Amino acid sequence: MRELEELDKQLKNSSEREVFKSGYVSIIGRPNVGKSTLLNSLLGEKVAIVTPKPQTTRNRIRGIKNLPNAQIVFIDTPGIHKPRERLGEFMVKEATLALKDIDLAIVIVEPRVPELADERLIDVVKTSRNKFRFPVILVINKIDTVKKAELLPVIDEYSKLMDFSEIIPISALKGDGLDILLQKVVEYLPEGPKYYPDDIVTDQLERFMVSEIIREKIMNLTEDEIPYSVAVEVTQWEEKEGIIIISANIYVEKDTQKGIIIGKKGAKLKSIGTEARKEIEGLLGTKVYLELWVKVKEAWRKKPGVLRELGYQ
Ligand SMILES: Nc1nc2c(ncn2[C@@H]2O[C@H](COP(=O)(O)OP(=O)(O)OP(=O)(O)O)[C@@H](O)[C@H]2O)c(=O)[nH]1
Ligand SMILES: [Mg+2]
Repeated sequence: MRELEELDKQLKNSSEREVFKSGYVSIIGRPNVGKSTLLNSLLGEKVAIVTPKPQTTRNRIRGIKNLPNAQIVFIDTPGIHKPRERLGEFMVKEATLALKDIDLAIVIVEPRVPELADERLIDVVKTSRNKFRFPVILVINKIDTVKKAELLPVIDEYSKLMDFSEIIPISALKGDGLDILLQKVVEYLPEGPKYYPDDIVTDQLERFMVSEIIREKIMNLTEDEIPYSVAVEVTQWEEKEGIIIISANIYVEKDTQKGIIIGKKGAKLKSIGTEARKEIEGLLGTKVYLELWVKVKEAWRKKPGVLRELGYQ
């Protein structure tokens, strides 16, 4: 009996000695390469909005992955591009800030040989890596869209641009390669504590997530410059018995855009509202009454004061 107890103690001690790893891992790339899709797939939960249009994500978004032996804090970022207005400048700054104080960077690219903009992106990453010293994993995404043989020149050309710690082909959409990616991420993380409690998937405020869901529906249901001219602000949040009443303002830059978002007899706004409400109800786990107002804030993307008000500072 005593022997068994002794054995039990020894086992406990040895499992306690097993190292626990943790760290901050930024997901960096050009617009539309699948950064937010990757974050959601890794977490098995939607924490970041995704659309087929570039420049969807505007802020850094944290998602926390808990494993038996590690906690990974992933940071989704806006796509790195050449900004044309102040909003774009903010977005690129958000992304480059995510290349500091991290334990690892995942650089994600399309399954194509690098073009000039990709080379520029790699330069940005390299500069930060040399300064702050972190490993970089290159992830080639969307491999479901190409033949295996087409990947070889891609891997080859990217290897010439930088000495990546690993190069991993994946499909964030289909889930291919994600196990290997996670395994490699943990390998490169330092020993460390849990930064977040086990039951937290993201540190975003519910209000922000609601405004993002509304923005996603608008981006999906509109074309041309409209998706980029829109900002959403939740203005009212009232919890009543069995229902939450939420009001939000949708800001556009011009009167004509307001008309397009509202649509014929309000049809477009109605679709946006219905789609957003359904998803928000899923997020909050309760019935929601969603009220949307479309307002014009002229050229808001160029105005520092307005950008600050909308959380883009
Ligand atoms: N076929 C395919 N499509 C993908 C994959 N990953 C992402 N996509 C699609 O690519 C588009 C952009 O995905 P996002 O996750 O929004 O890309 P992002 O890099 O976050 O884009 P920004 O936030 O605009 O910088 C969406 O239509 C996704 O469905 C993939 O593995 N395969
Ligand atoms: Mg994104």
